[in-house]
Amino acid sequence: MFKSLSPLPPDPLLALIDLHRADPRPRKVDLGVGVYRDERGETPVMQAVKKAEQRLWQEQRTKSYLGPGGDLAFFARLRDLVLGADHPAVVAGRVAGVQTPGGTGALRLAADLVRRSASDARIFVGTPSWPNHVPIMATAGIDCRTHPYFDVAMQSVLVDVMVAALGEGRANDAVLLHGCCHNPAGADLDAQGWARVEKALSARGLVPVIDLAYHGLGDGLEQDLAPARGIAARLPRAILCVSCSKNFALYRDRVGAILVVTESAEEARVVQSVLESAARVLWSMPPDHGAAAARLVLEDEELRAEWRAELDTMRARIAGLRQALAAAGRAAGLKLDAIARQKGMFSTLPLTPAAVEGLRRDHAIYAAPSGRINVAGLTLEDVAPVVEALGRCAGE
Ligand code: PLP
Ligand code: TYF
Repeated sequence: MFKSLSPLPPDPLLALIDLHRADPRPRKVDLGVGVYRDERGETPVMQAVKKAEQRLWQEQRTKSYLGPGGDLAFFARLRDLVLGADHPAVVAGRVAGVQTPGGTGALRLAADLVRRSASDARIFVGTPSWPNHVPIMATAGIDCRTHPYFDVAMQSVLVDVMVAALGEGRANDAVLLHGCCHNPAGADLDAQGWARVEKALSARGLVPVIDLAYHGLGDGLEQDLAPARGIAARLPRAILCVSCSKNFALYRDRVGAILVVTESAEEARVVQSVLESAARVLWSMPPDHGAAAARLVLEDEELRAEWRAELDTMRARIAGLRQALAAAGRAAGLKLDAIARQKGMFSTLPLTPAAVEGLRRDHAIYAAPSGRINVAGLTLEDVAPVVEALGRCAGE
């Protein structure tokens, strides 16, 4: 039965977790997998979430099944957080959606929805992207069309290339977009770039699939969500894949949602039934605990304010690290200024695989083979030695 199988490579990002753990050197820096760390190098449970969990433990009377849509009150709260309760699509009842196991589950459902809507639909994906994007889409049977998005050497977004690629789109094709804090580039479209992309989507009847995994960690929650909200207000259809892994620090609890903006309330009802049906055969229903905790946070004014403050502290720490890296780079004669302009947890540096290997071997600094660094993996104390090591390895 299994004799025909051959081993498949592990996810290079997740593989770094084990490599770093096994390294006996006392001073080691993990800039690999994308988890937020505080100044002590920890990824704590957020206080607001902890309090909500405590309440859940005290007050929850049953763990009986919910439906394939998960916690409906969580979904409504998250929808209103992401789009805004006064968003025209929300007000008109044009938003379908379900709670999903993380942003990954939302992306998988998005793929199923696109494919069930139009069996010949393709999806455009800019490269580099999160390494799971193309496999998720391809496994769901969608033809992925990749185009360059980011020039690592120039540290610039290739908006002309992107708009030209979308010009090849056919009606009902999908386009994967990073809503904010691009993984792995850290470089997002500017306002003009978003406008050009929106025009291309509109002109060719393309449907945006907007991945939102890092909102709140760039310029602030509202600012980070603004492009997705705008597109979802002006185009007839949009799919938003929302993760609560980073901004609620719920990673392993697997919390997320897919929001589908449709043309009419009637279309929303049909899409809702398709999503629930697709979820049923994939995972029956999503895990409850983390979503229930996030719901309590969003429902309670005090917990919500505490969560927003904690998220803001995370955002400010990352912004401070970005400034510190750029300043240390200037002092060392390295060109790291782009890091200070970029947003969210990641930047991708023009490092060869040999340079990344050198960082690991000689300096116990773990970065992804692509040259991606998780800025949130640094402490302020790490900045000077990391920049010095970059100076030593950059030429390799
Ligand atoms: N999208 C992007 C861009 C990501 O970086 C991640 C990674 O965590 C996800 C989606 C998936 O998130 P989740 O862990 O919630 O499935
Ligand atoms: O890009 C990252 O590092 C995060 C975490 O299969 C992650 O998004 C990486 C790989 C993966 C799942 C999560």
